[in-house]
Amino acid sequence: MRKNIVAGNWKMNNDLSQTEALLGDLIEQSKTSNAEVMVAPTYPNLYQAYNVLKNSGIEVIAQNMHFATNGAYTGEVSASMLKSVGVKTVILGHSERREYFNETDELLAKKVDAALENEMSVIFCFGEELADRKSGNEEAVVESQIKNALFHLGAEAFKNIVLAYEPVWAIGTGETASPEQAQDMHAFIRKTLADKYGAEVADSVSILYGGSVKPANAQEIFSKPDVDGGLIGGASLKAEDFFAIVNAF
Ligand code: G2H
Repeated sequence: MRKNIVAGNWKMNNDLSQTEALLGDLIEQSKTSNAEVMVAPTYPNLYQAYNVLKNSGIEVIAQNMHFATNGAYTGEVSASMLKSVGVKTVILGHSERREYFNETDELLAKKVDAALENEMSVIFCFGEELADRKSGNEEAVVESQIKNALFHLGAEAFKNIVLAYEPVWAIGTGETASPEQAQDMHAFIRKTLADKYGAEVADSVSILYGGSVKPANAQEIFSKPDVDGGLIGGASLKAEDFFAIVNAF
């Protein structure tokens, strides 16, 4: 059985007091659900978030990390540092990292390796741009992003990897892939995994959808058989909206 997961990616939002307010709302509104629930605050607020949420059933995860263990990488944070503040899962390959920080598939492969070597789990993001979809290249782009960053791994590694399909044209734009577009791509992703690692591995990997998921569209998207949850940006910044999405399962 695959896990259903709803993860809130807070991106570069919320200072300490705003983080504390949102964490308080999460604690107040949280109830048992059919999905694993995660939130990704900014680096300076991770430890505070971990301490507030540690007995809540909500996992605190990171938005990014560096591949090195430590050293002269000004401004960066390593897997062991994340682990030392209670973080066991990291988002890698978000399209904003790829676009604004020039993260390539090659770099992401190194980050994935570093996370797994440190016994962390990875939510690996990828997705095509609008021009790719307009030219009918969306599957080829997604396939190459997955292959280049992940297909050097053995099958065992996929016990600790969650995939997140996030079409770039749907991120923060208010435009969402239709449930059918999401299902078609998720089925293609699972087939790509099955071709390389076999059906058992492919069927065990959770594939999340991300891109303008909100309370109004979550249920229909999550009802698709190959959609195992969502990576939620804007709508994760209000506890009420976030839990409405969590409860769409
Ligand atoms: C996609 C998503 C969360 P939003 O980036 O990763 O953000 O839901 O705001 O489109």
